[in-house]
Amino acid sequence: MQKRAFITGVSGQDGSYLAELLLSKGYEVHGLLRRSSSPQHSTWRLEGILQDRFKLRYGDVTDSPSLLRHLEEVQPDEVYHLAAQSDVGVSFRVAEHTANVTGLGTLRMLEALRAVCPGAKFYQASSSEMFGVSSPPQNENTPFHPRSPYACAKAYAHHTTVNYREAYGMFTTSGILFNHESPRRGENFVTRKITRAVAAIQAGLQEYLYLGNLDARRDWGFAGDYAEAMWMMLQSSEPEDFVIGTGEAHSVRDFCELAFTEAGLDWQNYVRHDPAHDRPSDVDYLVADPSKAQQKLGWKPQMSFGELVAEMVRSDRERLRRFLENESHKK
Ligand code: NAP
Ligand code: G4F
Repeated sequence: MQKRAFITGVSGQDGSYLAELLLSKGYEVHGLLRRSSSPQHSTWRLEGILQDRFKLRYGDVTDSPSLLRHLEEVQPDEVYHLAAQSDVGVSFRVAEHTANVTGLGTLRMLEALRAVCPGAKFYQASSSEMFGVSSPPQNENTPFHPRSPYACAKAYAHHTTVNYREAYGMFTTSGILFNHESPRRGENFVTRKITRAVAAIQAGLQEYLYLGNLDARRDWGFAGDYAEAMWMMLQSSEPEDFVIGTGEAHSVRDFCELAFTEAGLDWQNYVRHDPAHDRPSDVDYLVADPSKAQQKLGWKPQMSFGELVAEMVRSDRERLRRFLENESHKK
């Protein structure tokens, strides 16, 4: 029988890869979309996959009645809760909003599920940011030490997900995902900010790239591989939490060097430090120990760090080329 999935955060990077994956597996997919003054901007990642088996429903994770209504109508087999205010830097500026969306949003989803579809399997998008300054490599037993309003909200959501499993016997799981990127990554995250700048600098449209902490090390993988891991977690017979990452760390400086080299440029001529991009407290070193996911799920990342950087640079150069071509046709 055809399975039904409900995805919050469907218009985001991960939501788009996950929707694509589930549609390719024959699912009927329902995605929660929040109201925007410019709908075409919020669905740009979904353009290629809109079809009969994919339905978008207006709602918001700060609005319990909309969650209850949709879940009651859809009666999903699987719920993937990806919606969040997901920008760590911005969370210092909108801390209360972040707690409401990223923290309480999960509680609202779980309460709605418990009320109208308690048998549905639930995936919570937890984050390696929760580990903060805990020593690397981080695994499922590493203590949390959150360093931002975002990470505090995610830790709350994570514990709430575990509690609903223990208290009510619901199938609730958390994927503790390390950073994952793609050509669909939001433009404010450091990887995409770098690859867009490489394209603009190469085209002579930008002089410098201003960044904050170049020493931070992250475990960067490809978002498409991580969507596969989310799905695998909900196919398990028992609900469990898993760390998902590549097991390899690189600094922001390394990312810059590789991305500029990809375009035949020396990063040192273009990257400048701007303290405005430093965070009040940052996370220095995140690298996953994904052995549990490898052993129990058989999950392994497919794309290497070098391939990821090259693909993001290629895609941003191509996007800029198309944009400039369109502009010249308008003249
Ligand atoms: P993203 O691109 O920022 O997408 C976030 C999604 O949440 C968007 O669809 C956004 O809608 C939606 N959203 C925000 N506020 C909402 C609200 N009040 N009600 C309903 N929807 C709302 O994030 P992502 O990179 O795909 O990440 C997906 C999830 O995984 C997030 O929870 C993130 O915190 C978590 N995570 C990400 C990573 C990573 O490296 N990417 C790692 C660990 C965990 P709009 O499109 O309208 O803004
Ligand atoms: O790309 P970032 O903003 O990602 P961050 O903070 O690691 O968070 C991302 O990954 C988390 C998983 O670990 C997710 F949960 C979260 O939702 C998000 O997807 O920053 C990476 C590093 C940081 O140390 C930051 O200080 O890059 C450093 N950085 C240096 N200059 C910068 C910049 N980050 C941004 N965004 N912009 C800069 O100019």
